Amino acid sequence: MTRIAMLGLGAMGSELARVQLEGGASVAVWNRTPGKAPSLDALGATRAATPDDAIRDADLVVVCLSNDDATRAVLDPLATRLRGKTLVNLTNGTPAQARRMARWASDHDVRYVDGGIMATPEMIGAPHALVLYAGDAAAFEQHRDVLARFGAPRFVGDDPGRAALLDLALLTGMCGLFAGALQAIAMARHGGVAAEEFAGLLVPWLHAMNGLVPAIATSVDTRRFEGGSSLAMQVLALDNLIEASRESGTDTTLLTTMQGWMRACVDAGHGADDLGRLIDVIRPVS
Ligand code: FVH
Repeated sequence: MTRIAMLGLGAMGSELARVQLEGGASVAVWNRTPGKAPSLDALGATRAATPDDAIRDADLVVVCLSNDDATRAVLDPLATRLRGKTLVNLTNGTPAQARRMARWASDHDVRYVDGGIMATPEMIGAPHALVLYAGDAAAFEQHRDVLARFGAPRFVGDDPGRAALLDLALLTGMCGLFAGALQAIAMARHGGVAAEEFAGLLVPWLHAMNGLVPAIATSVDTRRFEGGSSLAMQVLALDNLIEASRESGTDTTLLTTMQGWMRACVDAGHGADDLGRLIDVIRPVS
């Protein structure tokens, strides 16, 4: 049986520990503030007083803390004691932080796997949870079955920064979705439509628009920006969205940013192109 050390029992770490215990693993848990996640005790967790105690007998050390600073503060003093173990870092971080952590691990003979959790705590262990992994492929394969208890495991490459890159890119997509949804809700509510009622219209609309993303992706890859609605038309249509937004006292930052991107493309002579062309403004071709 794999012996797991779980460092960090926040909202996410406590769920990660729970599914391992329910799956029959031996789990030693540590959290900076003692007494967190008391329900883990009944599931058979071993409470460790220090990170050092938690990792002592572990083959697999899983870390899920607030950020990279916290992770380094906890792991740095453990460097020599982690030697030969697999360290799976599920703390959210940047690709550069993941690569720096991988170098640190390599310097101390620690097998390093970086992870990006594409799930909320309630989703851990449920069918829709996805966890991206990158780094030491052999270490990942050795522990794949155990890691699968968190959610569907997907290894995305040897570059230890790749899971973080994809994680942050996916979260960026989510930010756009939620920001747009909240902006839309604010406008609808100003017009007397309750948020819940409006969500009944909004969700199927966004679902239908999601269906256009693969075509946009193809246009970006092939640099053939034709076939969709023209930017020349859309930049004018945005005037109405912005005006209505202003009339309702709603912040227009999101819409004016989008319109600015469109206008830059139109001014550069790409008014006949579709939305995919915005990629050149968001990330100019070098
Ligand atoms: N919760 C979510 O929806 C998202 C889903 C996707 C992945 N994220 C990332 O997961 C990391 C942990 O998030 P979390 O939800 O568990 O966060 P908290 O509930 O706030 O728990 C934070 C834990 O980190 C400990 N901690 C913070 N600073 C330190 C430190 N300097 N030394 C030691 N431990 C530290 C904190 O301990 P305590 O405050 O209880 O003593 C918690 O255990 C995160 O990267 C998300 O982006 C979650």
